[in-house]
Amino acid sequence: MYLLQKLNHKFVSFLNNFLANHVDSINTMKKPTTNFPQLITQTIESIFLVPISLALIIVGVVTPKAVSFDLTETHDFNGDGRADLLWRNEETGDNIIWLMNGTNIIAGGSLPNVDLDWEVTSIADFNGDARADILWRSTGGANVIWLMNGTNILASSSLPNVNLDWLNDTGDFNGDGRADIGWRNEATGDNIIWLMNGTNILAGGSLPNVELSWEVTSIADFNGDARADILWRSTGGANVIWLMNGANILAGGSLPNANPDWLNDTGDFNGDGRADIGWRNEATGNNIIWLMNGTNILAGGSLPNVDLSWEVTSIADFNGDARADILWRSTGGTNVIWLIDGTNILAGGSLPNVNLNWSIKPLLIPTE
Ligand SMILES: [Ca+2]
Ligand SMILES: [Ca+2]
Ligand SMILES: [Ca+2]
Ligand SMILES: [Ca+2]
Repeated sequence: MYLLQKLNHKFVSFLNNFLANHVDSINTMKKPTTNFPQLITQTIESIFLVPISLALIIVGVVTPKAVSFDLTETHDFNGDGRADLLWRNEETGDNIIWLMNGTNIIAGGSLPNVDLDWEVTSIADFNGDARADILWRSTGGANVIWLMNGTNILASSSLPNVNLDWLNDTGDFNGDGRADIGWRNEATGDNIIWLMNGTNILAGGSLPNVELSWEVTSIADFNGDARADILWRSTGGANVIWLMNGANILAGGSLPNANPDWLNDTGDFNGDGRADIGWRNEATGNNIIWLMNGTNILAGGSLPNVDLSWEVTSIADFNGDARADILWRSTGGTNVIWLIDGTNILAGGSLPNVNLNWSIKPLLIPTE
């Protein structure tokens, strides 16, 4: 059963109408309020030990390898080295891609309409062609990958059905240049990896069960061995990284505790081939970056405070300098990109306003 077969194709004219209706505030970038300096030490309330259930899983020693980074965690649909944006209309099921160059939209195109039973759970390069693909999941537990080239769907293929207790995220766990799928069961705490080759499951493996007070907040390559690692966060604010090789845990380490007001996501902000952690405080609007090397924090720095009417909707390299950038979206539908180098904002620019029926996919913070 291919999702594509039941899709209602839309045409590029829709995009043109969309842009005409929404390019109304391109020059009205809202300047976030600045509140320097916020020292990183303010967020480190205590150094937590790794909980026993996680600490016992430290089973080996990491062997450093050449820095090559997990390139599958791309949002670049057309292979020009710059992240693009996938918009989904939560009312109509329409889907649009903006091909980006920094803060400029260089082209746009519409994808087929997909009914609202389906959600984009991940964007990653499953077939190793340096172009991001789209992983869909339905409310019935079905899973479909669209292999993409720009705004064209090259192929659409179904994966096995997985019941809704399981949530997924992606990363290249075995370093073969193809994104894999990590599954966590929100009812049992079980964890499984599917090693993928395009739309085929090459192998599966289980990881230790992790109790439900923990969640996976990011899958990213923290030590630059081109294999995706897992960042865990507990309801109490503890943070643990598992350095991975395939479905094996090479090593684990705990990071400083950060109270639950802080939400995180990852990107390589300084271009050293290692994923870093961006933190936003949902109570204060403060924003912090930890530059990482494996499970060590190399440096930390604060970004300007941004008021709570804004949220981070994407962390990706929009201008192709190998450094992750930050896309903000306001409750008014305004969109602003900060081009980042390390903990510095190189430049900022606004994108067209887009009404709130549209969301950038995948959601960084899944809605309940
Ligand atoms: Ca691109
Ligand atoms: Ca790694
Ligand atoms: Ca980095
Ligand atoms: Ca960048």
